[in-house]
Amino acid sequence: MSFVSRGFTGRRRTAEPGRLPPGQHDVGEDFPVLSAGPTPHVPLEQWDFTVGGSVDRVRRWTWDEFRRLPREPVTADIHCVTSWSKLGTSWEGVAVRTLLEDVETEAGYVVAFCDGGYTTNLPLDDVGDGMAWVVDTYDGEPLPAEHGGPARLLVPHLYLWKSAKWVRGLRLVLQDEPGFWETFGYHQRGDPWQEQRYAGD
Ligand SMILES: Nc1nc2c(c(=O)[nH]1)N[C@H]1C(S)=C(S)[C@@H](COP(=O)(O)O)O[C@H]1N2
Ligand SMILES: [Mo]
Repeated sequence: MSFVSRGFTGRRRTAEPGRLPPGQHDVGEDFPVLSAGPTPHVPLEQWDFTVGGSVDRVRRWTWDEFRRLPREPVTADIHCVTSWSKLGTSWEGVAVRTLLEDVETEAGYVVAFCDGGYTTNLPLDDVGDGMAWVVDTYDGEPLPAEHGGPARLLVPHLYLWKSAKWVRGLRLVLQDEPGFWETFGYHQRGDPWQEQRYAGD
């Protein structure tokens, strides 16, 4: 009889060494839903995406225009500050870099805003090439509403509260402005590898 039974190890898989940031565990096939309010449902013909704030001119895309932008597949591990991580998730969408193409700005930060009123702030340097996307597809299917569909921000190298669901735009700002969870004491940047969970971490 084996000393460590299957029941004892439970459903917690052991991720390969170095794959999980400190204090995180692997949820395996589960995909928890964490929303601070009800799931908004906005018809696609009313949906648009806006890049505004401290910019030379406001950019806006309708759903159809957004869908015609250059797209990228993204495979990434995601890390929620409540300690769960999900490994190897696959998405598709438009790089934030593409949405900021040719934007002239002095801004150092962005505030993502959403249907339902959620906001989160990010340094502009954290939404560069290969770092941040507005995704509308999860696992080859339209992004489910509870996970942020029709479209959400995906910034996998930061804690998942930065990956704003139901995102409708980015406001570029000269000075950092705390978003929803940041106002409640979460870290302004939120790097899981440095365990930047709360202000002061
Ligand atoms: N608009 C919006 N985006 C949000 C949230 C939210 O409450 N509203 N929760 C954040 C938090 S705390 C987490 S952990 C992730 C959860 O994403 P999921 O529900 O797809 O797992 O979404 C983030 N984005
Ligand atoms: Mo979270």
